[in-house]
Amino acid sequence: DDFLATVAEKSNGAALRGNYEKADEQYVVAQDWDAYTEEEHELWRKLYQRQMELLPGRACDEFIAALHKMDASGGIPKFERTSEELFAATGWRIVAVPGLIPELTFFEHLANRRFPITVWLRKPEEFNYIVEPDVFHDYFGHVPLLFNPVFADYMQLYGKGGLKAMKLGGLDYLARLYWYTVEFGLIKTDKGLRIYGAGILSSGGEVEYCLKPGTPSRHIHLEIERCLQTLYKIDSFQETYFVIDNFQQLFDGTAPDFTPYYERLKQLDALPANTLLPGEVELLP
Ligand code: HBI
Ligand code: FE
Repeated sequence: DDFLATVAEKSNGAALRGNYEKADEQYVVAQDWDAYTEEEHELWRKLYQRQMELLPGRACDEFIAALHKMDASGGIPKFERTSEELFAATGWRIVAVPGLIPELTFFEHLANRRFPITVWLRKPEEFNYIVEPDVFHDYFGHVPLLFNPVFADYMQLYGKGGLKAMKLGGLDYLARLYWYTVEFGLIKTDKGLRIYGAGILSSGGEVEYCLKPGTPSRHIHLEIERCLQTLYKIDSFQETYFVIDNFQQLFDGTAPDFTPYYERLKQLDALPANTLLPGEVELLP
């Protein structure tokens, strides 16, 4: 298959972890919940418990409230049940996938209000760190906010934007927006900064790190074009966190046509991940 061949090539022959043999043309598979072992359910419970202890006072209220309703503390959940609750709340569904999927397919799912979740769980020795997204990251990190109507609409808009960006040569820029919002975003509340990004909320260390004052990392207000211009780190804690005022800001910021942004950005150098521009304010002194 083209996608798997390209991935293998880019990663010096290392294959993706999932089993893609039974995937349909949208890369959807059956979750096959009965195939999870008791050891895997136990690992899930440990991951879940550790994260829950870290979330109060750090995760945004919307995330914590939805997570409690999802009731997935007892073991790897059945996607079907959550999918029905999610559909009733915001019209989104969950689809099971073998692992990373092609960008085009990923965007098509989002644009149609389907969130792809990887079926496999990490190994015990990957408790704190994992390279490819697994079921814990995808489900625990991403699904709760899809219960929020405004965030859910933003995710669909992002998927549509992804399909457009592929035609406009804007994908490298748009991917930075996903990274710095959906994966590593912070939100300002009247109780202080809170986390809404799935990459942080599903990881042990960064939950604490990203809100700690006095680290070398930046915490700056999200401006869309500035974000699109900013490189990111995939193998360390983020050097910049972009802070939003509310989820409506994400939706409104993503609603315009990005064509002129991409045209301007192609004339500019990317900004290093630790940039602080003149006039930008550190929000976590
Ligand atoms: N596939 N399963 C899966 N999950 C992702 O988050 C994902 C993907 N394919 C492509 C992709 N993400 C990226 O291109 C986006 O982050 C932009
Ligand atoms: Fe993710």
